[in-house]
Amino acid sequence: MKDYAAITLKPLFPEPALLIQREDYTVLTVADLHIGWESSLSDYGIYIPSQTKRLLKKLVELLTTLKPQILILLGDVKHAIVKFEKTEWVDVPEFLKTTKNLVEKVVIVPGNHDGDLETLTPEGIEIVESGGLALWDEVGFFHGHSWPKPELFKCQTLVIGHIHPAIAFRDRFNSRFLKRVWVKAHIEPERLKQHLSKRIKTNNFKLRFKRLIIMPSFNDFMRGQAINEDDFEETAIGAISPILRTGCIDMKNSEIYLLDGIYVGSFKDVREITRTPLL
Ligand SMILES: [Mn+2]
Repeated sequence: MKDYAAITLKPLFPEPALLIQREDYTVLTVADLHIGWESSLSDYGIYIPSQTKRLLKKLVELLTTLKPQILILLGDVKHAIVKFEKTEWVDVPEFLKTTKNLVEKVVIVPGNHDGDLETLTPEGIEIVESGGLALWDEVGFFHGHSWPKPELFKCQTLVIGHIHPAIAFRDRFNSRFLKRVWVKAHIEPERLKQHLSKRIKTNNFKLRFKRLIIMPSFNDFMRGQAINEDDFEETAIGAISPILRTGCIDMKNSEIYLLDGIYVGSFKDVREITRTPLL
């Protein structure tokens, strides 16, 4: 029998980063860096100096304190989808080079913004297929914009980015503000089995997938999309993530945590927040 050493998954409250540990092996994951987002604003006449250094500083701090062996960048490393922005030619390679010097291995799981990222990626950094990466057959990582490769369903936990989950609060002056959140959801195994049987041969398929973690974006300028507002279910879940679209994920009862670790309630509960001014 295979001996599974205990694996722990620890959101690094208050940082939007996930730490995975198995014995003395440590893996750090961050999602949705969107390096170069600020230069895309120049098309609108808004000029913001590059924020990449600030983003890098935060990640370097985490890497030097936690000393993981592997860093997983869970998609949308860069921001511009089609053409590279000028700053990305400099910022992305520099960012990746610095992180690479601090860990044994940097792995990129590409997102929908990462077309042609190879051109900007220094040697020695691995870019896996967009179907994702299975760590020890226990934790599966994919960005969330496309379907994961079937092997990932053998993992108990799947981790995605892409959604940029946040909840919207309103004060009594009707000001709306967003707070990034973590989402932990369980799956509906029967529904998933049914769905998978259409896509792959499930006879001997070991389906161990039990929970989905949706990571907040690491870049704090990406405030995210309010999962507690009405259009989320129709547009966001419906359009942007195939795994959520299947209805196999029990979003209604998912647990929502603020970045500092405070449990706000279930998805069902937080949808009430937007209707009631709290402050
Ligand atoms: Mn993204």
